Amino acid sequence: MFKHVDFYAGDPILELVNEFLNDTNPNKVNLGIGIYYDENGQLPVLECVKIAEKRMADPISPRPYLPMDGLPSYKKACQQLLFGKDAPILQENRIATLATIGASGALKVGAEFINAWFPTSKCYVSDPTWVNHIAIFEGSGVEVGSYPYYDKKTVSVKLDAMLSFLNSLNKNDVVLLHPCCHNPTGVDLTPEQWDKVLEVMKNRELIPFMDIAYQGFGESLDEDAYAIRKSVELGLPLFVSNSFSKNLSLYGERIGGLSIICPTEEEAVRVLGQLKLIVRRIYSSPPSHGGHVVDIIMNDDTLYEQWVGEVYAMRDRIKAMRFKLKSVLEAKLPERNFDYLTTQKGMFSFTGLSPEQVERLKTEFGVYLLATSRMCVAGLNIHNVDYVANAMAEVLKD
Ligand code: KET
Repeated sequence: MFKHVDFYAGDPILELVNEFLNDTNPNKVNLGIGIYYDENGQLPVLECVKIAEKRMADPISPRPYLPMDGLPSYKKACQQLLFGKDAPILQENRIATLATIGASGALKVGAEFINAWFPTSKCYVSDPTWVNHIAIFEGSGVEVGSYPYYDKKTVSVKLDAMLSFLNSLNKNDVVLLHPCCHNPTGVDLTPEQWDKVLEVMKNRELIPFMDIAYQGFGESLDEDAYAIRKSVELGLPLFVSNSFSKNLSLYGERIGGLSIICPTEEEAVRVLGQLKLIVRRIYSSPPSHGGHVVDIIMNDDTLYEQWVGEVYAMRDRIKAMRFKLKSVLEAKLPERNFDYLTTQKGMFSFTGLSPEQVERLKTEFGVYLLATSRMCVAGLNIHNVDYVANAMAEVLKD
């Protein structure tokens, strides 16, 4: 009966996690998936989360279905974080916001919306991008293309090529952008470069879709939202998918959001209605636990401040690991340049290692990077960084 069903070889990121778990090497280090581990290699539970969870546990409350678009106060918290607490747009009632099952869910609902209401639009992703961007949009029937982005030689953005490519696109084509901590390269646009990109987006009447999964891991929470806020300032239509998986270390709670900025309040009502319809047809309403945790933290000044401190502590530890890895590698291979490790931002570093070198790291040393050479720097710590640097130096020297 199921003989015609194709075999699924698995997702390149999630499959590597399984390989890592099955590896018996006692020195193994997981630098594959984008997860932040603390200085002891453990997945942290943030202090602000512990306090919020305790409040939720006493008394334990009933669990009704949430509305299709999630808790109103959660939606408000997403908007404040993305657009700014006092941003005038928040008073204008023209942002259609939906609580979603992680940023993945937001991308999926957004892709379904684009397929339904902009059926001739293509979606362009950066070359390279998070592999699932392509899968999600194609899976929703949207044709996907790519725009020039990463320049391997200079470890920076191919800005001119990117701008001229965007200039060749059609009205209402969707351009998927990473506002901060680009996945997988760690190479971000500067504010000046964003201004140029967004100007082209505006002139060509393109639709920016900003996927922000790492807010607070690049610079500050506000600085990381520069591109989003600039788009609002320029009056662009805008899709934003956001995630609390990483910056609240709540991966399994699956909490994210989709916000679509519309020209008028009346359009926002209709857009939100269609988003709810998509949700109703797939999973009906979002899970409630994570939404309540976020709601408690974001709407309590003390807990919010505590959270901000904890996000920045994670960010700073990642930065420190970048410097440490760089210095050990420079000492071992002085003829090579490792500056890229400290200029790239966020969780990821595109190391430029060949697939063979990545394979050797895995089989000989139990050090797991994605085959594309992406390393999750947030998996490094003071106990394993020397080991990883030695392993990298070993495969690089031949
Ligand atoms: N967008 C980007 C850019 C991203 O890197 C991830 C996750 C997501 C969205 C999904 O977020 P969530 O809210 O958890 O649904 N990326 C890491 C994990 C994964 O592949 O699922 C990764 O790149 O390793």
